Amino acid sequence: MTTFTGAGDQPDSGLTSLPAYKALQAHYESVRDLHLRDMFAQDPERGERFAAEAAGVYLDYSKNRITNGTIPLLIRLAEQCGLRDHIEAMFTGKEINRSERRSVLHIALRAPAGEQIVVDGEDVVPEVHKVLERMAQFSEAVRSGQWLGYTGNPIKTVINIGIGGSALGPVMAYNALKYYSHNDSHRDLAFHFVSNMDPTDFVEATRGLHPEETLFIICSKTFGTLETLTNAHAARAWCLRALGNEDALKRHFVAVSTNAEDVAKFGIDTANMFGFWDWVGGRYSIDSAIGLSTMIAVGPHRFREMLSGFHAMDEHFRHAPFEENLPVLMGLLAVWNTNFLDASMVAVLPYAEYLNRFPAYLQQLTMESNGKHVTQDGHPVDYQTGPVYWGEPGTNGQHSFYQLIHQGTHLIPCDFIGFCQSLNPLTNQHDELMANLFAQTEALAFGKTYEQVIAEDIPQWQAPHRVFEGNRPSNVILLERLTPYALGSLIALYEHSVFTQGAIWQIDSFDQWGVELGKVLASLTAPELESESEPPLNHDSSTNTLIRRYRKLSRQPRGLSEDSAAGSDSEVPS
Ligand code: G6Q
Repeated sequence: MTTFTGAGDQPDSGLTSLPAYKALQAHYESVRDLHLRDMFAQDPERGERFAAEAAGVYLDYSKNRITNGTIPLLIRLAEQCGLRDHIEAMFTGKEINRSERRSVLHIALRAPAGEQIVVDGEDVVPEVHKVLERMAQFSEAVRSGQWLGYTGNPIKTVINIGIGGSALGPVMAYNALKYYSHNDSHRDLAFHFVSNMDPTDFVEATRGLHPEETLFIICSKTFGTLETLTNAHAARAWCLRALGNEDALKRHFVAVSTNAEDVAKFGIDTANMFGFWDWVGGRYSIDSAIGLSTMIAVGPHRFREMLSGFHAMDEHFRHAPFEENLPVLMGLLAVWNTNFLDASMVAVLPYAEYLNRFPAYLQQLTMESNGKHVTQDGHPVDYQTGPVYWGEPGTNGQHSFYQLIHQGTHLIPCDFIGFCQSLNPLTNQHDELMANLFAQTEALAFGKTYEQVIAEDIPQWQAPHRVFEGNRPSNVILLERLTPYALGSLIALYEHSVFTQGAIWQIDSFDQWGVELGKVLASLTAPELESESEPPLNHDSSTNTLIRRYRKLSRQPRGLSEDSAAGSDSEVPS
């Protein structure tokens, strides 16, 4: 698929020529026709044996299409790919993000005080804790009503402005931990999240709000991101219109960034800036100051609980033997499904309403990290890399796309995520919810044969439609309760699973050059859309035609299109 010119144009067959990879190919041939139905029938303890537990997370991976021989071979592959050394390289601050020449140290954001992690000769842990302490003081001031707006009113609404890694984590974590924002805060605060360049996002988020009671957190690692700066300027204008004074901004804007100079230029007092570091990737930043909105929502104590969950999973990932190591097992199973079973997707199905933004968060974490076509050395890969992740909370998805997972022609491995206790028990609803989770995994694995269908007196003509092939792999990730600690360990589980996959595929999981080209082309196109006079267009014929059409219709007076819409309505016979 990939054509290259230059030094890195030779496909890299490093991975596929490893003895363990070849052994896995041969192994796959011997297991490809086995059905989970038979594997469970012949091995009554399979469901207990193919499971592992750490940091409050229980992983049942028994409903994957593996035999006793599969995991040892995958572990051999991990060893031949140097996974242990890769892990150590990350934890000790080596520049493993080679294409950006950066260390990758989100694990330092949750390291307890006293631990040492040295980058460029400097221990970064004390700095991390200094920022956490400042965040805690600020959060308490906002939560308690001590932090006053310019006119002396306490803050009622917090709006996080940011995009990508500076948005998806905050939105997901706020939603995931919403329960704790109501329970132990002194006052209820409202939270909104604005990302989109579409002005509607900002306008709808601020509709009906009062600037004198609103606090904006401008989250941008670089403080140079177009969408974020555009929305931040809209927020600035919105505040200035009501408060009429540049000085007022100090009480209504704080920033989270690595770029103090541009924060100051924007007009935010750098005393109200919370820093982080270039060794924190955007999509790995929810546990840095980017999580400020989460900390304001749930309080510093709960935020620290979340960090301990992360840290517990970090420690497990670093030290546990591979055969008991949850992120390693999940990562290796993803490799097995992708490269041997030829699955190109993973569905993430949390049976928890609070995790409604978790699939979207994971999409960035997994796909921006592992959607890569060259190895760390710049050679095109000759194997598939990161699969497409998508999903929705169960049981909603069951009434929509599960049909395809059960009976469609694509093989879609699923991650089911559930909790044993509900935070909001209501009659037997939680049991019903979890019964659905367990039932779905059974239905996917074991299916329903033609004979079983016929035995239920189903007419022959209808029977084929009611057959479920089964043999569809899934993981179950089961936790006790959705606490901040549980959320931290769950996120870290996926972070390190992504790391494991990247190490096997020999790619850079921490850069994101793929988002650049579109941004550059948009910056060239914007002036053509905005220009008063007809600009010469030098795109392809499709893009030129679309731009001309857009220019024509976007300049049509608004009243006219509204009138014509009203006109067509009035033509509808009553
Ligand atoms: C994440 C990416 C990307 C980034 C956004 C926002 O890993 O780097 O999603 O987070 O582009 O960038 P800023 O935080 O610099 O505004």
